[in-house]
Amino acid sequence: MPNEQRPQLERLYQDMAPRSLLPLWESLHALVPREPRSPALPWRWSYGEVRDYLMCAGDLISAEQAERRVLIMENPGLPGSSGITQSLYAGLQLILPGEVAPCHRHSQSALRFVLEGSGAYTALDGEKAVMEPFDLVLTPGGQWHDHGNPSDQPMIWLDGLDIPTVRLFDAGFAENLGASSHPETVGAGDTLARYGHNMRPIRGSVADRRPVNRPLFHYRHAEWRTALAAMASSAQIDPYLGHALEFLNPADGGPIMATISAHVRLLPAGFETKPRRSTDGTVFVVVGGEGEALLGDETIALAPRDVVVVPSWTALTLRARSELVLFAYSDKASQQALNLYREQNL
Ligand code: GTQ
Repeated sequence: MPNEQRPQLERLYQDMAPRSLLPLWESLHALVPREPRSPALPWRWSYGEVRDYLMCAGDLISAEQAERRVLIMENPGLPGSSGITQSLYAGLQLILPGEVAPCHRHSQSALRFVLEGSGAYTALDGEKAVMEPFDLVLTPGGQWHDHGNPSDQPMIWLDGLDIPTVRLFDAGFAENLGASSHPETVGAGDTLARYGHNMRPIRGSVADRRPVNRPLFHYRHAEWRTALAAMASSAQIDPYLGHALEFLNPADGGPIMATISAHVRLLPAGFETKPRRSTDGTVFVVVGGEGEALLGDETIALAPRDVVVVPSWTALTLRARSELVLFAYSDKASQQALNLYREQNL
């Protein structure tokens, strides 16, 4: 580089900056990296700690007043983003006995994964899903939803949403129904009966209430756990994943929502996976057991109900001390739709 080039270039950059122009050659490799280098950090939120703060919030603000009483789990590598990864959001929501979280709908799609309590519900378009620990309940974008807790115990669940994805596209709309709950449209469990058993209704002259392309919104722990245990007792274990089952949309066999995929895993006591990485930064919830997640030179201890985030393209090894059961969600659905997804067994 000739001596005078650098000051001349710097001068050019300064002159054109007010006109919103930048030289690509100074940032090309950051903009088009050879491989993903996420600013997100691997991180763990220990359930007991988050729960203490959440119960404090419960003393200070009602669910109705807060609309959603949630502690956001923001990735420390993504300050100000409210994201746990670049594309996804995670929070822990508390509903105390007798409370309701008012009815609204928005473009963002959400999943609920229950961590504590029993008998509270999420209602979707006026149909209640009564929730038990480790149930998965969906509120896909655009559908009315409200939450309530008629039980006598606090209910805590993880909210997983595609908030950063919708923000990326500047495509988010939201509205309140203006009532604390949606009028009941059908009894609890109606959709589960029709779509939750690998079957679907034959439509004659009676139209279905649920959207035909995404009808099911409740995946019960009792069922997924039974399926996972049966798989673990008979199937050959995958050395990179352990036993793994993905939650499906029964309409097409695809991921549960357009922007979010979810699965569960079981690792027998003493099992250690081989390292693997994938482009979908993933949020894990420990359902049961103890173990470790090894991420490069970092070791993250895993205990029941802890939440752990593994950023994109970070090699992950999972080690089970006792039988380890995990729930996980990621943006794999979005990435596959956009032809971006990659994974690598190491
Ligand atoms: O329950 O609709 O954690 O809209 C964040 C945004 C939960 C919800 C969150 C939301 C919700």
